[in-house]
Amino acid sequence: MSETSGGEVLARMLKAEGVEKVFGIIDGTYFGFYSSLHDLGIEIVTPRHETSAAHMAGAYARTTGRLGVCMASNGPGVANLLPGLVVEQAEGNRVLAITSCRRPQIMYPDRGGSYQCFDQVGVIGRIGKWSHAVPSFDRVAEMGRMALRECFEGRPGVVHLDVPENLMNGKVKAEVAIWAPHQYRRLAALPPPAEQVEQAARILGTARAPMIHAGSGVVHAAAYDELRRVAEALHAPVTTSWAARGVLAETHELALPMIHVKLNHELRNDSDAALIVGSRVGETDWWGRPPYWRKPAEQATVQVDIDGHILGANKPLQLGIIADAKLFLAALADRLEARKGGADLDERRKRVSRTREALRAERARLDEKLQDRSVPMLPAHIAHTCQQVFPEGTVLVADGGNATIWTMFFHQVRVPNTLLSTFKFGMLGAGIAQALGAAVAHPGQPVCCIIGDGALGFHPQEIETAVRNRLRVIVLVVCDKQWGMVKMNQQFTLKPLKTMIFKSLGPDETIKTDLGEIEFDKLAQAMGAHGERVADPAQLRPAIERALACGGPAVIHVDVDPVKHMWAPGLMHFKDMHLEPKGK
Ligand SMILES: Cc1ncc(C[n+]2csc(CCOP(=O)(O)OP(=O)(O)O)c2C)c(N)n1
Ligand SMILES: [Mg+2]
Repeated sequence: MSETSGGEVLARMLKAEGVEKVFGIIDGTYFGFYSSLHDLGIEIVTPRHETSAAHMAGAYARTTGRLGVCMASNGPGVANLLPGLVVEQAEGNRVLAITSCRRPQIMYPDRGGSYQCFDQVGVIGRIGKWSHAVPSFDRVAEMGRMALRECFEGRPGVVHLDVPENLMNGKVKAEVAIWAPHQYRRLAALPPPAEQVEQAARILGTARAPMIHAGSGVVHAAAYDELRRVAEALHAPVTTSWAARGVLAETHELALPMIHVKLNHELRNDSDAALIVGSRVGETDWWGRPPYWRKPAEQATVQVDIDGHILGANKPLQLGIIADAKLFLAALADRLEARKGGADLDERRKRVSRTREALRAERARLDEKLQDRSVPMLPAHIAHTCQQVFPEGTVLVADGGNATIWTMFFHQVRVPNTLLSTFKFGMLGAGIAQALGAAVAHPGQPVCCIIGDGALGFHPQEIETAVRNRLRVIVLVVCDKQWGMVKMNQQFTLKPLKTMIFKSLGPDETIKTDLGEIEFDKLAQAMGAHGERVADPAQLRPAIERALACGGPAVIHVDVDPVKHMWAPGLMHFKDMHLEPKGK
């Protein structure tokens, strides 16, 4: 009989699941696990902070549709992993975290005085979907299967398996069978009941003015074509959550991008039927509530989700369906396309063209800002120029307060699943690791990351990770030498009138909002990346072209006008969004 470690068993299980990359920082407490990963040809990608491992796994999972796996060592490694896990759970990315913990003789509970340990399962159990510690060698494979089953059931999120060091590393004489995935979890997507598809077709097909609202569930199911077919068959405009921007290409006449906040409100108030797919209809969807959405009694709502716990959570339904978004939308599209006549499509077309006109006018007003060619530049130029220079379909990561707002308003999502941020959690600094994860997912292709100078200050060391792993991440740092978004907020809180008149308060009139300068171009060069600095909008395009041509990671320090930067578009809407809606 051969000898094996629990770590090796888990590594073989991941291999059977088709895992090709694992993100994390190595430590002797789980050598048995990662050395087996290495032997099996699973690549270990090591960042310089464990929280980055969680974000890399999350971004990798989201942009590939595969499982994202991260690992960390007991005590400090897991403590550093925690913020990343909190965020990935909030964003709903399919992440499996495998960690070492201390041996059972001294842990769970801590005997008292044990080194590098805390109640890892207790903490992650509160923030993730599922978290358990393996008690003995004979349960390693079975609990590994439990964890993997959890990864693929319900809403994607964080699943955690805690494995004692002695099981990770210790060799045992045993033949452990590695089951194929179909032997322990459902592989086929969940189809909708036919009569519910029929009912949905009736509600939406006979409505005067139906609309569709899509969330991240559409991304996870990669249901882009099916969504488009349903939208076209109904001639229904599509709004999305921030995170699902572009699931219907924003160039499509039925797409109503989230940045047109007022038009979103108007459409949602005008629609007498709403199809909600893969969305919780949470705070950034304005809770599905008046005055931002029509009164529930006047808006027949059909909600489809892979997770029954989400149905009707925030908006009352006429019909709730548990199903895979792709299978449901395909079945609904078939049903609607087979139906002839019935709905007044002319009326719907008129409605869509009115919205298009308003949208074009808003876009033109926004684009007028690009006439401002002053130095240091208006931040609008950054996302706008990136869109022109990067190849179509490049993943864009947005991170940083106002830096993200400007990016949202000057980037159009033309290819589904090409925009990343932490839209649910607003975690400054996560973007750099998300960009690395996306670059691992798309070898050889560039990834664009637009990030605030405050945000990049959290994890600049990951530029070296990009260099070491030859990842083509091109970072544009929006440098205003301030916590811009918070400064704007403070100014309005402290002296609203003076802020309106002078656009900005004096240096001592806000509390701790200014930052010193980091020369990010030089910092990047010090880590072996290409680095340069730009303040003139005329120089931006050639700088990005050089960054793309260098073939490796690059950082462009972009100086922006700090006062103009604070006046990002749409500010008032975002303030409203965080207040409890008044309507019932
Ligand atoms: C980890 C974390 N800490 C604090 C905050 C609160 N916060 C939100 S926006 C912001 C300022 C962001 O500054 P910067 O990244 O420079 O972007 P800017 O607004 O200046 O473009 C802060 C501190 C946060 N969202 N995340
Ligand atoms: Mg800033």
